[in-house]
Amino acid sequence: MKKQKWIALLLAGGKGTRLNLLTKTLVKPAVPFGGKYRIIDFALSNCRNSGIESVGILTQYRPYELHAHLGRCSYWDNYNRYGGLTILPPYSRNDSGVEWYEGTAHAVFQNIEFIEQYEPDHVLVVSGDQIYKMDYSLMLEQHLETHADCTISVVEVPWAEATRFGLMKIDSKTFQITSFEEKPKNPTSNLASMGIYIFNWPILKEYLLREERKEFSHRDFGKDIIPSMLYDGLQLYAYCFDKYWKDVGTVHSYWKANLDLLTGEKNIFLQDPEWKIHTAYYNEPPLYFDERAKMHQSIVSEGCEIYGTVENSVLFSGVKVGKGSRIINAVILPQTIIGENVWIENAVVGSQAKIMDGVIIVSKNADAHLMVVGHKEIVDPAIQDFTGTNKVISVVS
Ligand code: ADQ
Ligand code: ADP
Repeated sequence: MKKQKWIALLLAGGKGTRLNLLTKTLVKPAVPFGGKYRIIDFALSNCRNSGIESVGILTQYRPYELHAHLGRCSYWDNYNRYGGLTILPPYSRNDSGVEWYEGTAHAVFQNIEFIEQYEPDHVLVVSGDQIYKMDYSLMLEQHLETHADCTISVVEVPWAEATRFGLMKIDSKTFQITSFEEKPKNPTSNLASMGIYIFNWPILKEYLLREERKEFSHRDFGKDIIPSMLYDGLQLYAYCFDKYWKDVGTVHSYWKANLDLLTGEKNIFLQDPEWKIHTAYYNEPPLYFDERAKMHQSIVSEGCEIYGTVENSVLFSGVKVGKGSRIINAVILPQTIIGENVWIENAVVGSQAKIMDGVIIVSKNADAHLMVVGHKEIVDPAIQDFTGTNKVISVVS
């Protein structure tokens, strides 16, 4: 393989347990987003648009749909001679069986041979579960200018959400990181790591090997590698990012990030339009609107058939909304069929679900209680004991 200045590793194997019903059958980066995309399309397109020629995708948990999707991402085809996309599942290195990836650092450690074939100077590590447009080459520029050992992308997050992130303090003039804590219970900073790192490869390799030798370690970037580097006095710098960025780690943040698309100034596809987010192609018929259909401030994708009312909602491809039905502040994933006289408000409905005639799935306050229907779930008034996980689905016949 040709030597490359940098390569990217995309972490796409975490369970995403907090997305519960949506990740029962597929891994979080494969969850559909924004009407026609999957979450991983953002990180992958950012890599391609930033001029990175080789990306290793570390998969583990429920990878089938992710692999199927990646197989359809034909915009990488021209890069295959440089490396292009390589899917890296856990594998067996000896007779003792497959070694599952423990933490994120362990997943990278297991792929040292893959990385070394490119002899990279730098390695970019990104998560496959965030919504943002970012030119990683600008981050690399800063990394080179500051002679950093590691550069971490950072954003300010609302204090109320700070405990979900790795938080740091930095020198306000130089941006050098002075302290870092992974998901502290009592945050003293709201400057959050985006989980996007650039490392000098020889240094990262040394720390991955060291972590493996430790008896007690989570083998995780946020919990182990970054704190060890800081403790040892290495040069860590923050790269400040001030555009739209969402970690869609919970069903509520997933719902909100989808509905953000409905407000012009927050719609990520309308920002930097030349920075394209690519996705796999599915051949769907054009959207059909019946004469009874009403639509207000919504995204409705190809292959949908609408006979009812859709307000402030995102409908993915192939969704059918029967007559007399109202869909309000809702995110409806692909191929879901909604019957007649259904009322859905403040909800996320998984893909290929069936909502029978007359069902009501409504919450009046999404922040207190968002309604969730899982993938392929059938919500039928005839089934009295229906218990969707986020519950209280009222049913009238
Ligand atoms: P989290 O997002 O909570 O925090 P984590 O659950 O480790 O971190 O997931 C990061 C990425 O790695 C995800 O894309 C996930 O799918 C993937 N992943 C997890 N375990 C994996 C494994 N064993 N094999 C392969 N892939 C795996 C991190 C940082 C925080 C930072 C937030 C920002 O640790 O410091 O603030 O990201 O979102
Ligand atoms: P194929 O038959 O072409 O192999 P499948 O129907 O098996 O495709 O679909 C593969 C995955 O892609 C499934 O998870 C399915 O839900 C998803 N999928 C199918 N059609 C679409 C679409 N139009 N938009 C988004 N996801 C889709």
